[in-house]
Amino acid sequence: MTAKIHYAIFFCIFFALVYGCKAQSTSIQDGKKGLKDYYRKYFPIGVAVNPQTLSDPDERALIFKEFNSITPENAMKMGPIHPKEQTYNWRDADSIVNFAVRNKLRVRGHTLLWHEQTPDWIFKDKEGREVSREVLLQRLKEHIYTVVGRYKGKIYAWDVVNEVIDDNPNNFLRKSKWLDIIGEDFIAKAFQYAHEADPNALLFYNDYNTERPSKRDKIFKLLKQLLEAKVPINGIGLQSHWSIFEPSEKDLRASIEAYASLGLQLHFTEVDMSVYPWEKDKRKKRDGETDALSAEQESKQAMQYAMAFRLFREYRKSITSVTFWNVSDRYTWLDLYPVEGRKNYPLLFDKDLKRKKVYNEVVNF
Ligand code: HXH
Repeated sequence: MTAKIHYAIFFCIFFALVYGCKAQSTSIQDGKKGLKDYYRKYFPIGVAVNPQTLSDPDERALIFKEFNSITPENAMKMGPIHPKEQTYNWRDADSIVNFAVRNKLRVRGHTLLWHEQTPDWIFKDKEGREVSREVLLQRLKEHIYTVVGRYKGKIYAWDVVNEVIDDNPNNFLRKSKWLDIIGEDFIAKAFQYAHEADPNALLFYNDYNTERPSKRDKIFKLLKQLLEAKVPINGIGLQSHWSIFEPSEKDLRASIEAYASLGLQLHFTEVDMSVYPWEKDKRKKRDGETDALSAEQESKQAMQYAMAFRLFREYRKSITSVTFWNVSDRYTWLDLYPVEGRKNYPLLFDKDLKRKKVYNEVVNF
């Protein structure tokens, strides 16, 4: 071979290497791993969204990068989606599901039966009197068939029943119109209807404070009853509206083990980490009450998130989904609940959509 050809080959290899490396480094940069990639071998990572979130290009870009599952925050609740007997409002729910289908994200549906954000018409007849058990069951069935049926094959898991266990340690089921009018089997009926409407969807019972021992025991009892009665239920949704004060590692571990011992799947459905203690009653922000994020809150939050995700990884066999309740600290429902007007900082991204320091606690393992 002549020297010229040698040089030519040498330069080709040289340039291929230089440009190859450069291309690779930019692609690593562009495709920098998101939460969903760090957890690829563990479980999908989801986020609660609303149409406002999805209309912002920056938030959309963040969702693509970090998450592979979405949940409508409000759009599929009975109040918003079925405001009158003859009126379904599909716009927001459809736009969220279409967004997911277009972008190959999973959808967790939320929620079919709840005591809040439920329209009053469903409990009343034309004269304004309370309906009978039969009428209410018929309406519940129609509602569930219609909503679950519309998204059949597009929504892989549903929170069928939300928050029916009472917080009061002396009561089992929460008082509600559903319980009053139908009786205790309203829960089983909702699962049965959802299963009939989409036999392939995974069906969940969803609740909060699921780690507090007294509530945990009652939820365990409910789930056991449902399983013994052969109700089609696949899992428990643990909302995980946590704070820097709770749950303890011991209570979280004990609750995961208890629910998993029933052979159910665990979905952590509404994860956030308030920097304030839980309050039972809604109130307004007091004059002078501070709501700037302190260094101490920040470091406690980091420890609490690290602890939770360490346990999630440890129990990956039972845990099949983890979803955050909102995208970033720019908008979180906790700015309104329980203290209206008090800023909270419960998520992994700040109000500029940048990864917070706490993000590293979740992905470094
Ligand atoms: C969840 N409830 C719901 O599942 C979800 O649909 C909603 O978007 C947000 C949170 C959590 C919750 C539980 C109890 C509760 C409020 C929210 O009770 C309070 C009521 C008033 C003040 C403080 C708590």
